[in-house]
Amino acid sequence: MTQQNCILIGAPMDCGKRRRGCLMGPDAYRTAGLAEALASLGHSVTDRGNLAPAAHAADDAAAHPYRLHECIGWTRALMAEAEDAMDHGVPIFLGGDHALSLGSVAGVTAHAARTGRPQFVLWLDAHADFHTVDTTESGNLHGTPLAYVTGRPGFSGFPELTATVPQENVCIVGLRSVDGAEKDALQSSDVARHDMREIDETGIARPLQAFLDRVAASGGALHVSLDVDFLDPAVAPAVGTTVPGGATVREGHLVCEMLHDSGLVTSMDLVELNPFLDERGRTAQLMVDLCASAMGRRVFDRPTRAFG
Ligand code: 5AB
Ligand code: MN
Ligand code: MN
Ligand code: MN
Repeated sequence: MTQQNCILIGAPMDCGKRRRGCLMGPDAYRTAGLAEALASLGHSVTDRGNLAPAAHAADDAAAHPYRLHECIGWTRALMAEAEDAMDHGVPIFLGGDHALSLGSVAGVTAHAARTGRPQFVLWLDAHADFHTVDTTESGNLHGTPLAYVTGRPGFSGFPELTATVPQENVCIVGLRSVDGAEKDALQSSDVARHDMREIDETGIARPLQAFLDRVAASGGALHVSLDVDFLDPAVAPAVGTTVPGGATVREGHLVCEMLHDSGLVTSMDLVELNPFLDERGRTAQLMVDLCASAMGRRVFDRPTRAFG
């Protein structure tokens, strides 16, 4: 197995939505033993600690969208950190809500452009997070990162993106809650999207492998954004936006095991964990175990030899 330098970057942010608690996420992952799990796989692990948002204007708590300027401040800080960390290893961003990805994905994409690689994004989520600041009804910016990083308009005040992710390089898996404006935008886009019905019918491996084959063929960098609500709330209760009918524990692990086998993952987000809503740390532990699978944990080194 290839040894990697895993770079843990905490982003204790709660500005992407109204329900509080995701800011405790980075410490919950540390408490659940993320660094130790990665080190036990032979990786070197650097924990850069927690970031703070860049200086930003004050927010009016009643404004729409919610805490826009704080989200802009986090985006600036995360972009810079992500672009730098890509020169040193595999950054793993510890959220924090999914507004984190406004910055993490923008930063890794800037790095990919600078090093001449196409950027791909795998979005594991019940939601599409494809709203612009103009179409979001809730005003919660954790529902917008995929629109920003693919260059949809309506993000004035956010850093101007020097590089965006081409729509055809994005794949969303796990969908089961998509708003009208997102649905229209997705249906007229080249984003690959796989809802839970499709996963029920074909299994999760088939659409994922098709996407990984495309990444491999292009020599691209692959960012994986894992939203806790990708998983079924029965197994991952520590999330504000529960949607029944999500991925099972094994579907989650299979995705991560295939990601590891592909050798393609260059950066990752673990987002939306709300430890305040957890049950004895089980969701934090599951997210750590999934991350370990993505970084090479497996039961056996090789399959049983065929008999006969
Ligand atoms: B998450 C909703 N589409 O815009 C909205 O958890 C939910 O990062 C967004 O995927 C969920 O508020 C954002 C209804
Ligand atoms: Mn550096
Ligand atoms: Mn979600
Ligand atoms: Mn999300």
